[in-house]
Amino acid sequence: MNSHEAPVHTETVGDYLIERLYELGIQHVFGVPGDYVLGFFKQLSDSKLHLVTTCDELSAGYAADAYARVRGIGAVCVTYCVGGLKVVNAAAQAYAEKSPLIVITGAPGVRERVGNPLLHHKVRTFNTQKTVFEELTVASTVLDNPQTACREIDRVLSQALRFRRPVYIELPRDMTLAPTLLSRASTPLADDTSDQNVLRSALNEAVMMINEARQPTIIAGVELHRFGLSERLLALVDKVHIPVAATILSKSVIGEYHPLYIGIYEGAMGFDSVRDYVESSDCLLLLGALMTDVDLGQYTAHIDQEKAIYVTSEQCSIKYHNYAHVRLQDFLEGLINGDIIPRTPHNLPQPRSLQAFSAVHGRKITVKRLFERLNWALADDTVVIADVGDALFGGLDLVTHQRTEFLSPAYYLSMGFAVPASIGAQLGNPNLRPLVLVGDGAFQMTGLEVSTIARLGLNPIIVVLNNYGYATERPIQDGPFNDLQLWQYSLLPKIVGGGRGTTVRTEDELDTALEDARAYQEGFTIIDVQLDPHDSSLALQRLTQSLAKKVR
Ligand SMILES: Cc1ncc(C[n+]2csc(CCOP(=O)(O)OP(=O)(O)O)c2C)c(N)n1
Ligand SMILES: [Mg+2]
Repeated sequence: MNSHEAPVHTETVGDYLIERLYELGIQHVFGVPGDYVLGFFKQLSDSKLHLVTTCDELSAGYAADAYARVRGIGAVCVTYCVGGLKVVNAAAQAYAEKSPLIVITGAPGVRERVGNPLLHHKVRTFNTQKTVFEELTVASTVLDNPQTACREIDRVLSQALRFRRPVYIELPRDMTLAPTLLSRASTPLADDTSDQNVLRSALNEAVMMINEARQPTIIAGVELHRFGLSERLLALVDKVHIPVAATILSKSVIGEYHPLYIGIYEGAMGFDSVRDYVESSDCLLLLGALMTDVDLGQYTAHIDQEKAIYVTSEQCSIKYHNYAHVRLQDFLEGLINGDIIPRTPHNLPQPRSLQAFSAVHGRKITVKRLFERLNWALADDTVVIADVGDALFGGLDLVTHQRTEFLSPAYYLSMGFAVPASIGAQLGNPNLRPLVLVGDGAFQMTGLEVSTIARLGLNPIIVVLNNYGYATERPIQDGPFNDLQLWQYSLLPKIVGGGRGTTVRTEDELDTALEDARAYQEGFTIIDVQLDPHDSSLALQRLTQSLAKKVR
């Protein structure tokens, strides 16, 4: 090199990826090592990011998904195929529920692939894993060329931000330390903008429709969480005083004690008062809502398109027509700054008042009483993480305190999310203390991650709803296939070497167990709540009663 030339700043492909993750706000990466990714693991562990290894890759995926839900973006890093293909279900969930999960996987080196040898972990072709992930991500890349790697990383990460959905980055092992030969890009990752003319026109129509309406109502959807817009929602609601409902997926998008919050709109699973209010609205403003069958109470909800303004990150429609290139965040900002006439809404559905809970000594605990008591276990720092099953149905009736306080795979509904998710949620925001609600069946899938929880010294309170089987399935079709091996959940701390465990059969035992768990900060607590196998939550009962009425 000529001594007068400025030195060319070289950086490796691995360094560049790490730097970009860090810039996006990622401080923890979850995964399990393997030879194809060991080089990158070494780079990660030498970097400013924390590498968190879990017992299993699927759990690492769930943890990273929860991290993304709490923090805005998350990353999982695993080895080729044997690891990557275990992350498939977590990526599928993140795709379906719009969580920006970055899947990074090691892979055979580019030079090793010459001649198509049968290298270990290969399935059919070297592209098999990528092909699978193409179906579950909004962008994917193989970083097989150091000259284009930086651009590729930026392209893929921008898509994750744009759509808040998973992306796939495959890093062949001989590329990890390859110099990029580019100085590090200092440009922020690209984002889209709205078409200003279209945006203005959409806003004009929306504002007019809202102002002419007798009873405008907002349904605040999960994308407001994902795009970090819950503060802006609050700004809108506080300015124009339009009542707001959440959906199951977006529960806690607005503090559930807010005076204009009317509850969860969930069709037949919800309360009649909320459903009647929403369905009698003559102008429904659906913001960032994915209208899934679960969100709509298995299609028992009725929304009239004629009265709807429906805006998500992917579409903007008012009544029966669409506006192209309108971003959700710009639309929301436009509403806040627009000329919406503030309201004085009345006859709002009455918020449910919390019933004082006084434990009856020796009385067997029921699902209904469990959730009544759990309401009193919620503190300002609680994040409720509900797994699939009655943990979710019952959890819906809890009244959470602030925003971003209720996490659940409420649409894709993959069992086993909650325990690993508590790792991601607490590392994503150390001010939160998870309250994990998990069925015995779901726990048996991924509950061994209490081992990781013990190793990291995290302190979730894990409530196992132990009803001796797959209770949600029993009313549909019962059989011995719904029974589970009975585990002694409270003994797990002994096995994993950390935490505390206890078994609860009565109301007073529950009371004591939750008090003790709250006071014990140094590690996790697992509470085995032994329930009647045929007992179920009020929300599930509301759904079945309402469906039964329809059938008759
Ligand atoms: C990964 C996965 N496998 C199977 C199912 C189907 N399924 C839905 S609910 C359920 C039973 C859940 O059992 P448990 O966790 O004990 O909760 P409970 O229904 O008893 O409240 C099953 C098997 C699923 N949703 N996800
Ligand atoms: Mg069960």
